[in-house]
Amino acid sequence: MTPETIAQLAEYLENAELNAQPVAQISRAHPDITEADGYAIQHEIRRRKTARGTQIIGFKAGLTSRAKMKQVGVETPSYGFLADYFADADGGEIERAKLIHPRVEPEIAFVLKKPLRGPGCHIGAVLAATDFVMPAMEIIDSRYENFKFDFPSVVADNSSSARFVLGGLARKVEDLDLRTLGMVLEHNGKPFSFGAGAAVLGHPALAVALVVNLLARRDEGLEAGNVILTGGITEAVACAAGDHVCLRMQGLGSVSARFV
Ligand code: OOG
Ligand code: MG
Repeated sequence: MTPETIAQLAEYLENAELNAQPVAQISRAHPDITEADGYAIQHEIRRRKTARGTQIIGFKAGLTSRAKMKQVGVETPSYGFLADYFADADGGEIERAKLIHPRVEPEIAFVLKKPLRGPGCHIGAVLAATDFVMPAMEIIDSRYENFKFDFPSVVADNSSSARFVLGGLARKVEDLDLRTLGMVLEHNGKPFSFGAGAAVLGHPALAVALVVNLLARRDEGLEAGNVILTGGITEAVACAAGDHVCLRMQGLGSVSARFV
């Protein structure tokens, strides 16, 4: 793809996000789109936002569990960036009208105390650089009609990133077995899905290493203080205005929000 096409598709997808209006999958008009094109478009969206003063506060891994891959029919993990305005408060309200067709998924968030750079980033480096982990709900919102996409299209669309809520307790990784850590996602007071940390690549710290090693292709890395969402442990639940979601994580308390 030419730089002009990349810039034009970044504007198309960012406008879809900012206006909460779904658009056609970009692979329809550009059937030869590659993974590299998808990331080039995502990075152009990031550049547009930072040029307006938006801060990038971290990154997310996507499609790191079987349940997530199955739900959307894409089998390759991806990453996306997290902008400052994506963060919503625990126990607070999420404005449904600013989103297209939001879904909520349960994740483990890592917050770093040291920078991480790849290639060659491994689970040990991630654990040594982690300050603490927290329960997180990610609110994904594909900009594509009917939440349907292929891999390059979802990469271009910042891996469906829209909002996230961190909450519950912040705990040190050395005090937890993140593989057997259990969780329940409740939707309107009823259990919706259940899982354990190992659903994410066998260990959620591996999702942080994956993001670091993918960022290294652009000679980028993670900074101290960055938050990294490691990917949905279970399938995501679609939410309407008025819906309430609560994630309970073993030994880490709970995080909740209401769509208004
Ligand atoms: C793509 C983003 C996936 C996750 O946690 O797996 C993701 C999507 O499902 O729309 O955020
Ligand atoms: Mg996610």
